[in-house]
This record gives sequence, structure tokens and C-alpha cells, in this order.
Amino acid sequence: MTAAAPDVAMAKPLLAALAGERRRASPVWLMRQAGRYLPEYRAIRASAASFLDFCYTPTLAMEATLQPIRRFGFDAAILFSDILVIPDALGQRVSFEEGEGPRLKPIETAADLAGLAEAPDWSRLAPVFETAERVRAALTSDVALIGFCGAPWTVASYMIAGRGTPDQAPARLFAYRQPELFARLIDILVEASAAYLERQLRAGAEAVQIFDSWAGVLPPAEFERWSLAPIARIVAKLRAALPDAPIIAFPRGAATELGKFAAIDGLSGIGLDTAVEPRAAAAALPARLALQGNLDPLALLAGGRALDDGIDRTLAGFAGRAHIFNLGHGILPETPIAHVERLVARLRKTG
Ligand code: 1CP
Repeated sequence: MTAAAPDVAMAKPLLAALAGERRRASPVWLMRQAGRYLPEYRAIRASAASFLDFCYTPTLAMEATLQPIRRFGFDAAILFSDILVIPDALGQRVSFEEGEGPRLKPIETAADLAGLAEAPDWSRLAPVFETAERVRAALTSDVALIGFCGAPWTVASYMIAGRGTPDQAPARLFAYRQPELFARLIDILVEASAAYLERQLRAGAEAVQIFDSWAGVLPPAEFERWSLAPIARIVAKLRAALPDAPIIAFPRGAATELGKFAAIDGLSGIGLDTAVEPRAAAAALPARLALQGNLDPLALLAGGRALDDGIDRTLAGFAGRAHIFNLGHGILPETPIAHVERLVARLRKTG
């Protein structure tokens, strides 16, 4: 964010890719790279009373952030937290039931919405920024720190349903039936998310990713209104505050609408899901964007030929573009550690 930024980008392969540089070896990190597939994560997770306590305890969150870096030598660490800390900080308390995922008191009425704070309680999120600061100080000079948030549509879908669902039908229905109210919720999330990312960047994050994990359940008109436009507003706000901050968007399932997404002004990279064909994406998406992805998490879980072929096809497809190797969605908890080791070894050998 200073005159030194290009040198930093040179030293850190992830930042170089986000600045548009092509290198022989694609830098690599994996979505959800910290977590239950790691025995050392399960061990420290057991020491916190709840998942949110875990996220809000800097010593533990820092350790969870660094575990996959120590084990695999990834090119980027992603701050250990969750997208649902934003509803939590807006006053819609979040809990995580063992083995069942998140639980929130669903937002159903105008009164429920009015019960939310206008802005996050930043004191509740202070441990997240402290974690970012500490992790950044602990990383070696070649590893970048990524901060993140959920996209307004994805976060709103959990706030409305109060839990994970297969297709976010509760939020889609809410948006059809009460569009003004839904727009109000999205507005709150746009403001909160932009400010949250800015604070992560000022605390030590060097790039940010906006996870729109549920973009793909929306028909095109709703997609533009609830997924695309709010993310474009966040990017514009962040660009105004921090002109050089690298921003990645991950619109999972965007499919035919991916091109519109890639056209968002100010994006540095775009995360591609498993359904995207690398060669077609490399040919179609604007050259100014780094492309991130998109090995099938199930190929990583399966290992063997499926893994090796998947890696090789991914690399071949994105050849010629600034590329960040990643999965098409988060790593699965059953993934064998040896397969992740094999992935990193193959990427570094190919490079
Ligand atoms: O007890 C536990 O260990 C809970 C499992 C867990 C973990 C490890 C949850 C609950 N969140 C996380 C961490 C997390 N979540 C990270 C950390 C950094 C990393 O290593 O990548 C990140 C980036 C997230 C982001 C997140 N949370 C997303 C977007 C990415 C994606 O996978 O689509 C979503 C949708 C969530 C919500 C959430 N949090 C946790 C769960 C189980 C879920 C999914 C709920 C559902 O839809 O059923």
C-alpha cells in the first residue's frame, strides 16, 4: 500500500500473481485449508468452549492459521475466522452445533431486522484484527496473509434461514416477498463487509477474498441485484480507501454470469469453482484478472491418478495466465494429508 508494494509482490508469489505476473510455478493455497482434516487442528479446537470462542481467541486462531503453512508450505495463509462473525457482531448471535453447522435466530420480519445494529460491534471483532497482526508478524517473507468476508448475499442467506440449507430457499423467498426489507439487510452487510475488510487489511492482511458461496442458486436477474451489485459496491469502497489492496471474489456457481462478475471494476482476481472449464475461462475472462482455482476437492480426496490428472489439466488450462492454484471449493474433512502433500510436491516439480 506504499511505494514498496511492487517489491513485496515480487517476494510473495501470491501477491505477484494478483499483480498480474505469470510465473513458472503457480502459487498455491486451498480454501478451508485450516480445519478438521488436520489432527493438529482437531487437537486445539477441542480446547475452546465453542467455535466462535475459538475464532475470537487470537492465540488459537493464529495457531489454526499457521498449521497448514507449517505442514504444507502453502504460498498464503488465510486468517482463521468465519463469515458469520459479521452477523454475530451485528447482534444476531451465532452458535455452531457440533456436527450440524451454524445456528442463528432467523430474521423473518421488519422487527427482526430493526433489532440488528446499524454497524458491527468492532470491539467484538477486535480479536480478529489482533490475530491478523500477530499472524502477519509470524509469517516468513514469502507467504502472504489473506483476509476474507462472506459476500452480502451468502451471509444474508444464513441470517434469514438461521442455518445452512441445500439451496438457500428461505432467503430467496424472502427476497421475492419483501425486496425492500431484503435490500436494507444487503445494504447493512455491504457497509459492514467493506469496513471489516478494510480493518483486516490495515491490521496485516495483504489481500482479501470475498466468498459468495451461494451465488449459484440465484437466477440471473436476482444474481445481478443480490450477488453482483453488492460485491461491486464493496470493491469500490475498498478501492477508495486502499487503492492497491488486492481483492479476489469467489462467486461459486456463477456459471453463465461469470463474465459479468469478472467485469467488476477493481477486482484483482477471480476464484473459479469446479464446474468452470479452465481453458475456456482463461480465454474468456479479462487479462487483467488473476485466475484462481479450480481442482475438484473430490479429486484431492480420491488421490492417485484422479489427483495427478486433475492437477495437470488445471495447470495446462490456465497456462499463459496469472494463476493461483486452489480448489473449486473448500477442502473436505475426509481428505488424506498425504494427498495434500502430493499436490504441493507436484505443483513445485512442474514449476
Ligand atoms: O468446529 C469446527 O471446526 C467448525 C468448522 C468450521 C471451520 C473450520 C466452520 C464452521 N468455519 C470454519 C473456518 C472457516 N470458514 C474459514 C477459515 C479459513 C480457512 O482455512 O479457509 C473460512 C474461510 C470460512 C468461510 C465460510 N464459512 C464459508 C465460505 C466458504 C465456503 O466453504 O463456502 C461458509 C459458507 C461458512 C459458513 C460455515 N461455517 C462453518 C460451517 C460448517 C459452515 C457451512 C455451513 C453450511 O452451509 O451448512
